[in-house]
Amino acid sequence: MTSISKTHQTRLPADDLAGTQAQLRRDFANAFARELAQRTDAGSATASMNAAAIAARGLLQRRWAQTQRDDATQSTGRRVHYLSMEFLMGRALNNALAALRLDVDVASVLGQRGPAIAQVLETEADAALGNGGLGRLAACFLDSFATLGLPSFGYGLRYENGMFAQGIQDGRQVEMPDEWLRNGNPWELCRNDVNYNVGFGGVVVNDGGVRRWLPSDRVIAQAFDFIVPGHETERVSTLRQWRAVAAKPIDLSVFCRGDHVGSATHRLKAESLNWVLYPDDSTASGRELRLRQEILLVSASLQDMLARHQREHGDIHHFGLKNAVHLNDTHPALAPAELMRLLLDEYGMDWERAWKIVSQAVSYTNHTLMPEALETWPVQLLQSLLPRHLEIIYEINRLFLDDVRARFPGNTAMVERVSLIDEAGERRIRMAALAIVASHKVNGVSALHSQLMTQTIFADYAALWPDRFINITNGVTPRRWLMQANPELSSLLDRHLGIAWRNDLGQLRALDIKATENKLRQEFLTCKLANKTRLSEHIRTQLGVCVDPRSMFDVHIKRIHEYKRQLLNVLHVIARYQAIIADPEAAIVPRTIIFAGKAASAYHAAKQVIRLIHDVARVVNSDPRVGSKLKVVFLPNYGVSLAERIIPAADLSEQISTAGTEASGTGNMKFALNGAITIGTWDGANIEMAEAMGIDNMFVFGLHADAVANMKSLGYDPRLYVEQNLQLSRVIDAIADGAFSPSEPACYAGLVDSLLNRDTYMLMADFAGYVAAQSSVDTLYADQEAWATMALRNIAAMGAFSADRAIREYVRMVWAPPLAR
Ligand code: 26Q
Repeated sequence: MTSISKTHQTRLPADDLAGTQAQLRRDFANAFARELAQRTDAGSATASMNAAAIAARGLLQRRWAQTQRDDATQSTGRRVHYLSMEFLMGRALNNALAALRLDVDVASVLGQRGPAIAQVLETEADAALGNGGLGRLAACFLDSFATLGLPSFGYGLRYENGMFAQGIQDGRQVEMPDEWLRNGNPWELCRNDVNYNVGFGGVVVNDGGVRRWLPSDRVIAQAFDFIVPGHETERVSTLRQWRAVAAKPIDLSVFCRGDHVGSATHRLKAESLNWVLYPDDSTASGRELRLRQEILLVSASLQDMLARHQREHGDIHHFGLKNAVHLNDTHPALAPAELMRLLLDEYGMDWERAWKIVSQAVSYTNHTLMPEALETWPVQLLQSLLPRHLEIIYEINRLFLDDVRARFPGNTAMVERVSLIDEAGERRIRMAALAIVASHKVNGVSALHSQLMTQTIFADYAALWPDRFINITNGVTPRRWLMQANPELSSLLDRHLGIAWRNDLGQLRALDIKATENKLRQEFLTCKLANKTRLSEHIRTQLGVCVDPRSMFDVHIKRIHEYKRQLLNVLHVIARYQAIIADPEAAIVPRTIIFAGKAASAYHAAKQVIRLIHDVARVVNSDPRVGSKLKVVFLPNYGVSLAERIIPAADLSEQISTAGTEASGTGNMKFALNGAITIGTWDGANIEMAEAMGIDNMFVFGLHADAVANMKSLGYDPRLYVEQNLQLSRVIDAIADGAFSPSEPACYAGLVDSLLNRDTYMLMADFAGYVAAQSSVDTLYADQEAWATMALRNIAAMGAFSADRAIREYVRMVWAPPLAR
């Protein structure tokens, strides 16, 4: 038995669909007219967006109610609960209209009243409640939950400020708050009937033999629901996001004394929990707030699940059979401790039964191998915020370590390594250890990542429980990333393959044998050129830079991080610039290099890369000797919407992380699906993509992960590479001499010093291979037909990288009921 049963896939027969569609059209037009009539700004694009959103939400609400009823009465099913501190949803309207199959109709409804649909869609704010890949993966997974009909909830937090808005001043990143809720949010449903107490601090007392936690402080978690529509199905999923509100009203006596602000300080403290999404490099001052956020998410979500389970099934002992609780990285890893507390203290269960339920329910995905990124919390902090949870964690650890000692007698080093508590220095709780010990399955997100996970950071746990560790390679939703982002390419695929690929991405493989057909190649190139022309127009209006849509669009968009090596790309750009200057007559394939991405606000090295990109762009773009042979642009404020605009227009996809550092990558998949060719390292999901499309259909270069590790252990000297490569040394010299920063010649001294003396991410070792691969890219691009063939073969191979495939694997290997796995 799986959780995606036939009964859940309520695809309608064609007749019903036609009738329902007609009704839906009428309902939508009426709801839209009603909403718009109530607005004072009725002629504006924003008014149309809000009216359309409210109308669409109303239609989806019926599907939501039906889905809830079905799931509550289907006693055999198991619900999946995806706990994540981040959901990077982006805009909702276009996706909702597509799911309702109203995307065409809405244009005509709007058409009679004013602004064009494209303009209307642009007014919606992105829901940017995530930092990057992990958050966007959660959003793609919700889309697949709904589309596959999986009984499911996403659980997150309703941050008032999402990922910061990025501005650029004098070539430097400036961060501004992202007040995405300022103009209201037409999509959310405030559930006044769904709220829970969440406690903090206080003491644990002994109450007649039972432990009782008396928190000193509490907030009320209030649910806000966001309906996630499925495609080609009436099923929906729910993203439930918590908002903390103060448990007590304002202090009236303080207020009446005249201290108005003082009467509400407890409210501010409670509400501050929802103010910001934490960046991935939070500073010490923010850490306690981050921990409080994690507690809010975990406690409210588990109380909600237990309440629903009781309502539907009565017997709490079956909780683990009926509910899967999935941890998106360790950020919600307090969940096992909180579930134990609820079962022991609130439901009076004994330890063994409670632990069995926890192990049946909980599973965990790891998204990074970098040891410094593994989350730990000081024991002191947990003692003060969660004294009862700390007791439970100690007991979990005691039982676990007893087991380890029994299996590995005398191996005290191993006991120290696997313990939930890091005793070196300030004692800290290792959240990954807690997540692994409590989970029945732990997965990595690409084949290489999962393999390295069990060989490096989690090797001891893998020795204890080899079957616990599995791989599930990431995937992306083809609805947003192909059908909605790239309608031209989608209709081209319809014409050549039929429409079956839309519900079954594997059907794209039929494109492979057609990839040499001239008509198809020409149509593909025409479609790509149209997308590039649109992006060129956007670049011109945003940056005032004219780029040639016929030049190769070489795109590097993602978080700015040293391991992702945007700097390696910049070094190549400088080499290219120097080559043009040295030989102005030489034939060259014109390129436009496009960057976008945010650097964490405290991450100096990443911010320097943004600055260098701008400095190089200024010099290159204004040099008359270069002309249209090379242009460099940085599009500010990268996010989901900007990605939807850029990716369909890309020729070349830069996926050039140091091998062994990028857990999977998902941008790599979105590009290939849109007919961009990848230049990439043997890392993350690039490897599986290369294997699926044939390695000759990707430009692969650089050291492999094992070579990286070997060279590091032998003592890596980046200077040797610079000394032996004249092209590289000229590039480094130009940066070091201030060729791109004449008003502050030494400003990249730190960056150069790091490259020459440490080069942690091995740019120097990979430079020559990268430049050679880029030269092969030029050669292929000069032959547009051959280029189109390779791009089409890339698309053909992307069937397996759908989030639907990933979710089916989770259902089969992780979330199916214990006996069915
Ligand atoms: C940790 C502690 C305190 C505060 C924040 C964090 C934190 C927040 C976000 C740590 C990590 C993240 C985000 C990680 C992430 O996005 N990882 C990416 O996950 C993708 C989906 O699996 C992969 O494709 C990427 O390779 C991986 O980098």
